[in-house]
Amino acid sequence: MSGFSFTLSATDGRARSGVIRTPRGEIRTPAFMPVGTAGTVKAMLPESVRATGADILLGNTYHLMLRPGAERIARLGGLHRFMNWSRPILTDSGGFQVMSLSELRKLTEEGVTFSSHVDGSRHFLSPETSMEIQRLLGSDIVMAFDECPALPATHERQAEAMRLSMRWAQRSRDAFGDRPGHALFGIMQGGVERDLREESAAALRRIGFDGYAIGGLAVGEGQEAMLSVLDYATHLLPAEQPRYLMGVGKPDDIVGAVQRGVDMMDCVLPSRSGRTGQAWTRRGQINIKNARHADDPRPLDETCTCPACTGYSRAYLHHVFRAGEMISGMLLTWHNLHYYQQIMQQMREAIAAGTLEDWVAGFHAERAGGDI
Ligand code: PRF
Ligand code: ZN
Repeated sequence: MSGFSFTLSATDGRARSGVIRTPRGEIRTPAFMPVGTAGTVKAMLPESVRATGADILLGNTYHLMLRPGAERIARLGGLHRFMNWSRPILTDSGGFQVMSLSELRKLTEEGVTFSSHVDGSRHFLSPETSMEIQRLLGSDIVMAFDECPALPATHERQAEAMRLSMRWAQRSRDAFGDRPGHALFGIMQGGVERDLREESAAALRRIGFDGYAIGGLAVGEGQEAMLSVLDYATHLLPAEQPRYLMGVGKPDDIVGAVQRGVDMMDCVLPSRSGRTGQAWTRRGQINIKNARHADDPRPLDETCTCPACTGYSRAYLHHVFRAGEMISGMLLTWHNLHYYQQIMQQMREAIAAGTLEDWVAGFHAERAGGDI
């Protein structure tokens, strides 16, 4: 598709590094996408998110259609202008969020009717309405409309959800049409069932997309089960197009996914846990509310170059968290996003140098268990 391309520049084992080009800028892969659900990466200015190293943000159809409304955002010049982020935005299609957040859902072949978690109003989402909303938002990478069942689920239930998602993938493709400079990604489903993953990948490849997501993971199956699905799932997707693992994850999940050939990921974890007092560092997790940080003059990580680590002690971060000050969420979110982007940058460099295996060994060796 014109205006959107993916170029691989290096591979190391199954890991890949490259660049996705869009009219709104380049996305270096493997890429981590911070989540800006409601038109903001919570507690961060867009220029601060960029300063952490992010090339692309994720937005949500579900939240934005309910508040402030896709038509309104379109009238105001689109989501990029509205939230003051001019680089690429990927939008999730809404089905996953409907299932986890809304009430009184009714799922049919046509789509899903649900009540808003904001004000209880009734809404309808389908492949066609989701494509229209994502078009109104001005999304650069549009996600197909799918259904993701929670795990554990029976084979029959997973098969049913996957086959519905594949019919919806075809309808998403048809409704999306031809939009130069914008990409449409299909979403593989099938839970932890290999036969279903194979069937799903074949169906998506037959339809043809600009990129392929792996959905239906990190929904309760555990890391070991997730990585064992990724052991074969990435092989089922075309090598020439980006592969996106949705909603993942912790730093070690991300490293495991990159080693298995994943190019893009998103997760609320670094931003959400920043607001609840959790810091992720190269040595492990820090729970800043813990009393033992109250007199600690050291930064979260003495090697980190983020504003939280260059300007503030653990004692200060502990104090502002306990006092409920807004700067607490701001500093910890900045640190966490910086740490995530640093991992991505280091992995991109290691893949280019052919040294990813050593880098991963170092990554695991540096980490301690528990609160450090
Ligand atoms: N589908 C969609 N969005 C998602 C998922 C999915 O399966 C997941 C699963 N981890 C996160 N976000 N559309
Ligand atoms: Zn830091």
